[in-house]
Amino acid sequence: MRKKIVAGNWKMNKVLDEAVALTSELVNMANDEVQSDVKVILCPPSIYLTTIKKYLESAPNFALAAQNCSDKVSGAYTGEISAQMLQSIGVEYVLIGHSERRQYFNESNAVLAEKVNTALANGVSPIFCCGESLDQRQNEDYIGFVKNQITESLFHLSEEQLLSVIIAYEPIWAIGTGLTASAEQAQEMHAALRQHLASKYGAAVAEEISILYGGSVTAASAPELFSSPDIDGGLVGGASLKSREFTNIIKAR
Ligand code: G2H
Repeated sequence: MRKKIVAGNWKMNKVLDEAVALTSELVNMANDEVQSDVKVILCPPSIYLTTIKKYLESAPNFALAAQNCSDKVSGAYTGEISAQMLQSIGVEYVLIGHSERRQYFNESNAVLAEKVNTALANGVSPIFCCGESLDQRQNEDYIGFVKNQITESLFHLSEEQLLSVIIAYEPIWAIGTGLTASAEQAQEMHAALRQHLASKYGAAVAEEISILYGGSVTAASAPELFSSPDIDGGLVGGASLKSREFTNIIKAR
């Protein structure tokens, strides 16, 4: 039985005081309202990870993710943050392959495979993001496109390594646009991706992998999405910046 996971990707938002205030509000609301069978993963800007970690000590359901890490192990890469550095400050997860990084920073499937490798080598679990553009959905084999992202960035992993990966399906046309994929559209892709994992690793392994949906998730859309059989929670952007809204998403079922 897969545990529900709700991750909040703050992207490049919030100054320090705002980040701390949001975390405190979330922890207080969650401690009062959220069932212990939900895992909440906060993905603040990396500069706040150490500070926010202290605020999560009283919140056993909560964990931290960085929004990115370097594909390199260490060395002269000015401005980069390694997976080993994340591990050294107690960060358990890292987003890898968010469409904004693929689009604005030209991250290819091959580079993302290296990021997955260095994260796993340092005990940091990747939240691997994949998804198709509107043009691809309308004109191409969009399911095949997303399957290929997974093949090229994850299928070199051993079964044991894959079991440390969370997958987040985020159709680009639904990101920050207010256009959420319908539960049927999301479920279609999630089931196809789970089948794809099963074709390589077997059904038992595929059944254990959490596949989150991301793309304009709100408290209104979350219940139907999260009740779909292959949707194991969400990766939430804009709505994760508001404590009441995000708490309602965490509570959705
Ligand atoms: C997709 C999502 C979070 P939003 O990027 O990763 O953002 O919910 O704002 O579409």
